[in-house]
Amino acid sequence: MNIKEYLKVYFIMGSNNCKGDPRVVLKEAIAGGITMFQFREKGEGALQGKEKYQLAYDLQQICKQHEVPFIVNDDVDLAIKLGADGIHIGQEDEKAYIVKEKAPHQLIGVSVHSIEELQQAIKDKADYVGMGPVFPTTTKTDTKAVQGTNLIQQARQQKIDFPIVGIGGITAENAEKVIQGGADGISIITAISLAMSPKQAAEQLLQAVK
Ligand code: 3NM
Repeated sequence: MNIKEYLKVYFIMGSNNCKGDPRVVLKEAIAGGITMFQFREKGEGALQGKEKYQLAYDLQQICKQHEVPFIVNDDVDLAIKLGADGIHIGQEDEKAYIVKEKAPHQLIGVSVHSIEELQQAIKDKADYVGMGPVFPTTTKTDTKAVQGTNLIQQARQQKIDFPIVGIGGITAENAEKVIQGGADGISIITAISLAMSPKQAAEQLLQAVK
């Protein structure tokens, strides 16, 4: 499958994004059809050390059983130790090309918030970018200004045919707009992690991007 297919319904989660066991949430999300998963253990109450490693390991096993790519957020050492399928980094982390040197066979994703950052990520040999926040979100507190699909549209108008996933406040109701704006897929945290039924939520999101 090519990267644009993996980006269709890209679920991101850490333990503090769930009310119950993240393993159960991930299994349900996979049953609902998510196309890629990112382990993002960050913020208040985030696990550290051995506990973080154990959860990452367990979630990776679940992904493996279902052939869903497993991406690690920020923690390059953890991603390499686990042999994850990819690493997602932000603007304040190491540059993509340095991460790529350390992990040449892993997908590298970068969060970008401008056309300049997008072009830099492409130069730095990233495999895809996340652009956001598309809609208001309370899941991440230090986001940039909400930009709708403007930036994604701008990139496409400039004929930049690079894998782009939208992020921030995306739900089954507004997902179609993100795709219409030119994104290859959507990344979501709470619309799945806090749903009454993560399986049903994932199904609805998949339906919305088709
Ligand atoms: N990054 P939810 S917004 C992790 O704008 C993250 O770069 C963002 O969570 C960015 O789907 C965001 O619950 C949070 O809104 C997305």
